[in-house]
Amino acid sequence: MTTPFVESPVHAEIRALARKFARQELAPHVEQDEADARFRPELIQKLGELGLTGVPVGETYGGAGLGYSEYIGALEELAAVNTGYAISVAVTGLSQVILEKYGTEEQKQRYIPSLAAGQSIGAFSLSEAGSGSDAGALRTTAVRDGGHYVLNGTKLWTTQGDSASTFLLMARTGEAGPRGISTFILEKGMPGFRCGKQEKKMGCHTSHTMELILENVRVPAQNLVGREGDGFKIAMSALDSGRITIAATALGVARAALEVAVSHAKQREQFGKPIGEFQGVSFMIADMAVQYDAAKLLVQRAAALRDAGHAFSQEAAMAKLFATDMAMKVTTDAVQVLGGSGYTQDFPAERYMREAKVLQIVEGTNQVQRVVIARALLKD
Ligand code: COS
Repeated sequence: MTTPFVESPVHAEIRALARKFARQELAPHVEQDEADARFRPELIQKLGELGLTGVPVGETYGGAGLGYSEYIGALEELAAVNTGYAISVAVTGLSQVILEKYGTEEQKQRYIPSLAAGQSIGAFSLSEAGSGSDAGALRTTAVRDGGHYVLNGTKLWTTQGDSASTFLLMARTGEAGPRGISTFILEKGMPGFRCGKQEKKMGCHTSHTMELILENVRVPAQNLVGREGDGFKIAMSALDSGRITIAATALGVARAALEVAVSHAKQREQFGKPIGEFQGVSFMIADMAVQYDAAKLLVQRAAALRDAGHAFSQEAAMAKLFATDMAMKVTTDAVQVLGGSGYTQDFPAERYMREAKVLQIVEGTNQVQRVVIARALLKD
């Protein structure tokens, strides 16, 4: 496989650490855990011990103090073995990123260190039944009552809602639309706060996707993040960062699919020679590699812009859009290269294809990414 960009020694070290972990700790269980929809929280703890659950967060709060340029390498390596754990690390990281940027000093000290150490798991809860792409239409309410807010509603699509202890959750404190939304920190076990159904999905089974039910949940006013009404902007700026992590995850699953396809094309013989010697197959493999490298450059650019403190919304949306569409195409083509075998569970190609599909949907559908990109280009 080519390396389209020279990595720094630190970047290479983080990538190698994640790759070793993924191969030693995730790979032996992955097929069975996917079949059983089993998530192992203890693996997040182990990732935490390696410093991989708080890569982009400051050392003051227990993070590794590195940037997204290093973070994307770690996520790619995890996703090359199992997308679910890459998403788990990304979502736990997102909670920290939000708190580090918008939280009070007390909130940061109280919540970030255990998340950064992998001792607790984080969740981000924005979507509801009637508000997916139209995030500003959410209906869960938060009403001030003395020193608390009282939250009522139902959230959907919350990754690891069943194993998380710290939730960054958006609820309505004011007017209809984006300006009436606020962000709160909720803790597992708060009275009235519980998981509803677990979604039965096409793939990515180690990552549990939960409904969350809030019935008169009393959240201390000091758990408001930022000011009342800031919630939508906090969520959107968090999603800008989250989109880079999903794009990195797409690189991982695509690379794994490409590797399976290359290996199969070298070994499988038809008409007296390896199928990789037929242009119908070899050209597909060449295209897969080019698409992967092109996506990687977009992901690295978005990460580099973020690390340098520049605006990166548009570039993150471009990376997410291109990398996840690329992953869908590359994993689908890998199944094709494997032929009948690709469609069976004897090979991981069909799993990669199912895992890639969700990446075109989460953290904003690829239609929403086009909205973000086009608006940035067409604004006055
Ligand atoms: N960072 C900070 N602020 C942002 C922002 C960003 N990336 N994007 C928008 N905002 C601000 C806008 O500047 C605007 O502020 P003002 O009220 O001061 O003008 C406010 O947020 C509302 O923005 P906008 O009018 O663009 O909101 P829309 O309702 O039109 O929504 C889209 C725009 C569709 C892009 C947005 O809702 C979106 O990203 N939806 C997808 C949500 C998603 O990704 N869900 C998956 C979550 S995973 S659980």
